Amino acid sequence: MTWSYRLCTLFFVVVLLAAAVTGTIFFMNNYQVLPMSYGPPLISTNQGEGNPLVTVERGDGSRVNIFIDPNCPDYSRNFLRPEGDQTSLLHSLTDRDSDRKGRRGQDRVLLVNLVEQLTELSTHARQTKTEYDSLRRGQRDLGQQLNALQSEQGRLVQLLSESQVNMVDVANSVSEALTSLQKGTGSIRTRLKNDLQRAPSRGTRPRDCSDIRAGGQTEDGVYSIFPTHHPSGFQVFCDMTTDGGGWTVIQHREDGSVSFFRGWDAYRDGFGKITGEHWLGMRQIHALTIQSNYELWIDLQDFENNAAFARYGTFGVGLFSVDPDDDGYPLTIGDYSGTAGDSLLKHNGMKFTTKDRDNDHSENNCASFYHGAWWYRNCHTSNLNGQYLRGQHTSYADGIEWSSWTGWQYSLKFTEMKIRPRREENKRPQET
Ligand SMILES: [Ca+2]
Repeated sequence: MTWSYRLCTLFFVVVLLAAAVTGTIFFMNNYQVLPMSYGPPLISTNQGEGNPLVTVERGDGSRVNIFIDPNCPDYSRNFLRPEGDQTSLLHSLTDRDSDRKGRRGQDRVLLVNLVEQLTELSTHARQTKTEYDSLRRGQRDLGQQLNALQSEQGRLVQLLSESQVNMVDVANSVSEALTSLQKGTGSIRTRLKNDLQRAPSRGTRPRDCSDIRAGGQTEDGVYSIFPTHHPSGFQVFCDMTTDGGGWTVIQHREDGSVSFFRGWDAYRDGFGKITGEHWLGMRQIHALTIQSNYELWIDLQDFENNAAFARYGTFGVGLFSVDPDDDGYPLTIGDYSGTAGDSLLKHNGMKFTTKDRDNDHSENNCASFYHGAWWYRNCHTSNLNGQYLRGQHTSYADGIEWSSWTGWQYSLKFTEMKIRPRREENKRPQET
């Protein structure tokens, strides 16, 4: 009874010890504070006599020997089963532990890989962000350049539009100019046509005293005439009796009531009284004599009531002048006939000279020197605008002179210069 009790007690102690060791090992494997390099404890059973029944070898090399009395009934069979159970439990624990360790290692590797991948991803993200920022900057630059290009394009479009407007204006101006030119041409053509139509019939507006005479007027007197190039017209004295009449008077002297010692403007515009002494005016004479071929008739009378005349088949002033006033109204004279002798042909081609405009060939001013105004050369053979000195005078050539009839010291009582268009039937009337 005692042995049995002791043996059972011992067995119980052994099993308790084994369970305690197993629990310790289990605890040490699961809550290990020792370094991971210590392996799991080894448990072995010994069959030989004198050896410990069970030996537990720790990972640090220390051993625990468990001795059992050799006379103890053999319960090894019964012992072996729990031992086997314990061994398989330990194995399974060890496997599970190593599995866990393996899994933990794999997890760690995975974690490391994950960390590495995260690092790479972060680096990649940083690079991507940098690239994104740079792209955004580029986009901003591109946007600014695009804006600049758009504003430049707008400016170009505006310029193009303005130039188009200017081109349209220029085209319109040219078109208007062409239209007005066409109108002008048309009106000139109409006027020329009218003039040509009027010429043969000598229509209602008389160009000179000849037209008035042709219209039936036979009375000497003052009439209005409308030369082609002086359409506003002016008044003249018409001689309707001399040689069939139709003479337009351009100069008349009879009593010395009007001074003829005047300047350029007076001779250009005319002065005196149409019904008495007067000078018609260079402008008017020019307007008349460029209409047609004119002839000149000059009546002269002395204080003894002797009369004479000089006739020139060709007469005009400024006929070839672009600006007759500036040119000095040069005299065209030719084809003399008459009773007073020629005292004018030597003045052919001479410009008119007044006391204030010297156009003569003299060193002096012939007008000033001879107190008149004439187509002086150097200086004259006639001086019909000279002083009214009433016949013989002692001064030289400064009166109303017609040298071929009364010399240079006789001032005539009466002079009249008159013109009319030359016609074949008017030639040499004294001879018919
Ligand atoms: Ca001179």
